[in-house]
Amino acid sequence: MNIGIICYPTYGGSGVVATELGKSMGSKGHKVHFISYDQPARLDFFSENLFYHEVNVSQYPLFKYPPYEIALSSKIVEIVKSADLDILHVHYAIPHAAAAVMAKNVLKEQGIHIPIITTLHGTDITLVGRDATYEPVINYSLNHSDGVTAVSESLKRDTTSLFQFQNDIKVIPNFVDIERFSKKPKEHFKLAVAPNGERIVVHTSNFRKVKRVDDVVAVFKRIQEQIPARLLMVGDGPERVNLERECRKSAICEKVSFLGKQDAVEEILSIGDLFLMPSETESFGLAALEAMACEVPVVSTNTGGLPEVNIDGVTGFTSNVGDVEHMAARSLEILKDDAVLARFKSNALQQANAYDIGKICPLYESYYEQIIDKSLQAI
Ligand code: GMT
Repeated sequence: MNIGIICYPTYGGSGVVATELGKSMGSKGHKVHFISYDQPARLDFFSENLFYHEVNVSQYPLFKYPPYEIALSSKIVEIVKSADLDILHVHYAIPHAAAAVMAKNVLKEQGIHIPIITTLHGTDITLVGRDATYEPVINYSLNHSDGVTAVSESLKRDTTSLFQFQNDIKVIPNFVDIERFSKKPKEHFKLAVAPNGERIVVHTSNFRKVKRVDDVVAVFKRIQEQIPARLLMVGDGPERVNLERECRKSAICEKVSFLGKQDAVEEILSIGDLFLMPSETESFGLAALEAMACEVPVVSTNTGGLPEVNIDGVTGFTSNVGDVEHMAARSLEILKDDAVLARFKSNALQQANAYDIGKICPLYESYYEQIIDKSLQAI
C-alpha cells in the first residue's frame, strides 16, 4: 500500500504513535509518506520506504494567523497525486482531520478518490475538540472520515457521547516497541541515583496541567517519609518551572531530580521501581505502557483509558484523581516488600507484552485494507 500519515512531529503521544506505526508499516514493505510541519522526532533513520514531506506556510503581512490548515490540505492533494496514495491516516483530529477532508473534496472534483482514517488520541476529543470553537468542524470531519479509530474503549465512549457521530469507531489500542522498551542492564546508573539502595520512583510527561505533576511530588513526599526513595522527573513543559522552584524550597529537594527532556527514556525506566501517573484525564497513557514494558509497575489515576492499561491490583494500582493519600498508600504497598515488588514488575511486563507493536500494527494494516475496499465499492 501507499500510505499517507498526517501527524504532529513532536515527542507527544500522538506523534510517537503515528511515527512508530509508519516505521513499522515501512518495514513490512509499504511505502509511507509522512506529512507534517517538521520532521517527526522519531523518524530518525533512512529507509527506502519512508518519505517526509514538509508543509510550509507562506507568510503575508495580512495573516495574523498563518493558514496552516490550507497549506496542509494543499500538500495532501499534491502528495496523494504524486505518490499515488491509497489511503490517508490522520492522527489527532485537530486540524488534521479537517485538512484531510478538504483535500479529499478537492481531489474528488479531479476524479481521484482517497479514503481517510482518523485516529483520535484523547485531548483532540476530551479537552480541545469539545470546545465550541472547534466542535462543529470536528463533528463534520469525523463524519466525513471513511474510518475512525480510538486508542481506548474509554475514548470511544467519550467520542460517542460528546459528538453526533453516525459511524462505528474501531478501537485499536496504542502499542510499545518491546525491543526498544525493555529493561536494560543499567546498574551503574542505578547506583549513582540511589547509592544506598533507595527505591526509584519515575514520572515522565510534557508537564502540562492535565498531568497534575504537583500530585507526583505530593505522593513522593509521603513515600519518602516511610521508606528511602528517590524521584526522577523526566520531560519538560509549562508546569515544570514552578514545581521545580517549590521543590527546591522544600526538604525533599535533594531526593528529587528534574532531568528535562530525554531521548533514551527506556534507560531511565530501566532503573525504576514505580511509575506515577496522576493525570486528570488520559485517553490511554502511553508513558505508563512504556514504563510497564521496562518492568516498572504503575500507580495512576482511574480516569479515561488508564484502567484498561494499568490493571488495578495487578500491574499497579489506580486511584481517584487528586487522592494523593491513596496513591501514596498504594505505592508503599508495592515498594515496601521485595517479593511484592517483584510480582508487580513481572505482571507489568506481561501486560505490556500484549501491546507489542508486532501485535497491534497488523490491526491497522487490516483496517486500512477494509476501508480501502469499502471506499472502492462506494465509487
Ligand atoms: O498527553 C498529552 O498531552 C499528549 C497527547 C498527544 O496527543 O500527543 O497524548 C494523548 O495521546 C496519547 C497517544 O495516543 C495517549 O497515550 C495519551 O493518553 C493522550 N493524552 C491525554 O488523553 C491527556
